[in-house]
Amino acid sequence: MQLKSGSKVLDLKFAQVMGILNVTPDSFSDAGKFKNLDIALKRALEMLAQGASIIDVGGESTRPGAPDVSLDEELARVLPIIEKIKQNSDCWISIDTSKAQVMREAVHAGASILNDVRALQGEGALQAAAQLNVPVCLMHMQGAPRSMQSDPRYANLYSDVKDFLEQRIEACLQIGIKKEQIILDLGFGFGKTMDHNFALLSATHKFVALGYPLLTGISRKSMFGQLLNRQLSDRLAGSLAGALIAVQQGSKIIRVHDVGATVDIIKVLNKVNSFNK
Ligand code: 7PM
Repeated sequence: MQLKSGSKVLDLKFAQVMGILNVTPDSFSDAGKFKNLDIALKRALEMLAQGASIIDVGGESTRPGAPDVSLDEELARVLPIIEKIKQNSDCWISIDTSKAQVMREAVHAGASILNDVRALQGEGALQAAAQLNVPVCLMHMQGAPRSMQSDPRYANLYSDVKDFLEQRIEACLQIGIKKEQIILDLGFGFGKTMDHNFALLSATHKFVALGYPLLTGISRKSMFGQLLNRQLSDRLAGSLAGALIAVQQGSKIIRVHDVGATVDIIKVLNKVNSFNK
């Protein structure tokens, strides 16, 4: 299993780590802008040195509960850092956005994966993805970011998530996106209770069996905060345990804040699994 984008190839024989790079809103002064850009570049290079193979650049428009960010604002946040990373590294960059125009400009600036928490349901997003011919991550979300965490319910959790993902796969194939370009994501924390999240984590292997690379995004999420009674800064152990479970069940991309620690646990798992072949 591998991902292709232009001449780039990402081997998914072993799980890969995607490092989260949140692009903070720039201050009004130019000095502030350059400083933020510099901090973000340093962070990206640090995550790459720790073994990340993808940097996920997000302008925060897709964060649950976050206020909507305008197109111009989102472009101003993400394009400079994508360009900066490209000047310093040949790594894979994913762009966390739901806006077709951001997808286009980000890919032109050097991004090579589209990471859309709305699974290309936004205006023009399917068409943009098909034209750009880069891998796309389709994530499940129930409801909309503003309200999705108030009492989420499912008739059947597993089949609701599976049916949604299959519908989005079908929409992608219809418009000409190749099967090999599709990544699936269960959308932990997006319209799900703690128990929904852990039940989905335990069903990772069933989603892997659909035949697409699975991306798991659980790093520091509230499922660990609730289960373990831990603040955001204290969820590393929970997140690592979750990552290990996901990778053991076949998830291929782990989206995390703590790159070095996650790379280590994947190496341990790969070593152990090398004896059961
Ligand atoms: C507040 C709550 C801030 C949640 C940020 C978040 C995912 C993603 C995010 C995911 C994919 C976070 C989330 N989560 N993209 N973007 N999968 N593909 O914890 O699970 O980073 S935002």
